Amino acid sequence: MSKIEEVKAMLEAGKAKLVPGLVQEALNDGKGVQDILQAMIASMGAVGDKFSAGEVYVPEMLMAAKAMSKGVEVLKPLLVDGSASTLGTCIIGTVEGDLHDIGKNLVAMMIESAGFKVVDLGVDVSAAKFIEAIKANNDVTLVALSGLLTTTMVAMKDSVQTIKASGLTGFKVIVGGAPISSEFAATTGADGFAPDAGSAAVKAKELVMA
Ligand code: B1M
Repeated sequence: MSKIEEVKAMLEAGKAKLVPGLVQEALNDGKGVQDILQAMIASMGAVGDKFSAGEVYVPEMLMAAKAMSKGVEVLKPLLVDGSASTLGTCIIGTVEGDLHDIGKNLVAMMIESAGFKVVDLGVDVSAAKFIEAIKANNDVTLVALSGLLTTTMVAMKDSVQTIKASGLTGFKVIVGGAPISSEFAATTGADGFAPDAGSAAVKAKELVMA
């Protein structure tokens, strides 16, 4: 079994203590950061499929999520290039009612790497909290909303519309997450959409520099 396959197997088994070491070993073996990350993302998809099939339950999903987060910690210094923040502040959060944060954390990392200062509000973030944070921070140029549940797509749309109607200006809004399509994103009134963390950073830059 290759190191990447071991990472995947242990992640899917929710072994949070073993995954970081295996990720480091995969790096030591010369495996690429993106290859390891994409393998871990695929494993989370596999865990989701098992959940849908009734083969695993919420606790197993939670353990896999913890293992993924620990693995990403090892990759973080290699994903974030430490360039100075020059594109302003990005306020990011997972929308109200939604507790998924792995994708949001990856997006935050990539956006930071693209040159933003990132203020991460965490999960289950209401429109009021986004607005409070926009007011509390200087030079907010981007607001990023993540959502993973079809049931919280409504909260995403409401949040974008409330933020846009708040009268606050000077920033663009970007949305994304597994159930979000560009078509749905357009109905929210957001300025931009991205399907994954890498393209979120590219889109963020594009929106702010336009
Ligand atoms: Co949940 N869950 N979960 N879960 N969970 C999903 C999302 C699900 C697809 C599983 C399934 O049924 N197959 C399903 C949603 C179905 C639907 O709505 N259609 C689901 C469900 C049903 C639930 C509960 C309702 C289960 C229950 O209680 N019965 C419950 C809801 C809780 C809540 O939020 N209120 C629940 C709970 C949980 C845990 C808490 C146990 C845990 C999350 C822990 C955590 O995040 N810390 C969990 C997990 C781990 C998953 C799966 C298995 C993995 C999610 C993940 O981290 N993926 C997931 C199955 C799956 O994804 N296939 C599932 C890896 C991550 C890197 O991908 O987040 O998609 P993702 O991010 C991507 C892109 O979407 C994009 O970039 C990232 C990659 O580069 N992206 C953006 C994300 N945000 C973006 C923002 C952007 C741009 C791009 O711009 C701002």
